[in-house]
Amino acid sequence: LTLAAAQLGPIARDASRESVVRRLVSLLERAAGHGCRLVVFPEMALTTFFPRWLIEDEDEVAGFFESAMPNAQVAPLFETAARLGTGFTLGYCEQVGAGDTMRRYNTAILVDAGGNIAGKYRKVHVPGNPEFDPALGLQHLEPWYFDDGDLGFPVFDCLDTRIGMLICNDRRWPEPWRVLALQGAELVLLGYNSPAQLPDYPRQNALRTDHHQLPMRAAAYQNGLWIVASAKAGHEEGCDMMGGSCIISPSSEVVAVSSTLDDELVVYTADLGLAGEYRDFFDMSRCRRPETYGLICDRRGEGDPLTAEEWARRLRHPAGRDPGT
Ligand code: CDT
Repeated sequence: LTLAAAQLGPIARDASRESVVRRLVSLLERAAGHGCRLVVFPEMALTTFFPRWLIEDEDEVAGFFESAMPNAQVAPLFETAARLGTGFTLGYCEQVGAGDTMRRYNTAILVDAGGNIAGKYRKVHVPGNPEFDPALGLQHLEPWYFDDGDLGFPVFDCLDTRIGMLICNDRRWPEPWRVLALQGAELVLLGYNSPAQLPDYPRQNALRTDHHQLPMRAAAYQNGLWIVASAKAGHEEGCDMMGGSCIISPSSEVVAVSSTLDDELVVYTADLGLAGEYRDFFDMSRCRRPETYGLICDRRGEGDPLTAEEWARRLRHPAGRDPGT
């Protein structure tokens, strides 16, 4: 199966949907020209990464969300997929309902080669702070804007394989990969918006690319998965975002990687049979011991579950920072 990560360069805060969709359509057409049948667009591929700001103007916030998918502005992407017979995944900000019952999710959809929505995932591991904290060098306010995903980690039959989706921070956690593998996923598609530097954790800066690849390489190997990871990259509204879009084999090898911080296609023809080979090697059905893994589901963190208050405090004051200052 020929796959592409369709990395995006920066998207300006005031970029119109039409201008962004034109970029996506161009990448999809180029990917089809390379024989790709499935193209992975980044997390929040229709907008700038607005959770870097606390925006109090509700009209502006609402403007970053889609309440229907497809909609008139995004329709050309779906039409192009159907015309070319090339599926895609798209990350976007989803609004469901209005008023008191409104929910907002960081969402990805899987669109098949006929241009039809075949699956949806809503980001479970929503990272960052629930409120603006002037003590922080980097604001990352996803919990301010987004509800936790409520769809679990579903797997979809599409393009003769089984596909799961994850979004950005999800990749750093071992659990979702395993949950997808236990449902027979062979291919996991992931979009991300990751800052190139973490001013509040400067010792991690030199390791940013390692910390991006390491969990995915381990997940690919431990679960027998092909992984396609697609970045929103480059200097976006004053913030440097990582590139490094890549395709990872079940052998744990990074078999293709982007070389720019702009719109770029990373293409690779995957032998999906390799997923089965690594599954056979581990033989999870015989060797896993779920009866000994109960704590994974019983506890959120080390020791007893955190209270909501402790959780909020921890989010506001990363390790090493004095909560009193
Ligand atoms: N978009 C996203 O999930 N980004 C996170 C950054 C968290 S920094 C507070 C990531 O894991 O890359």
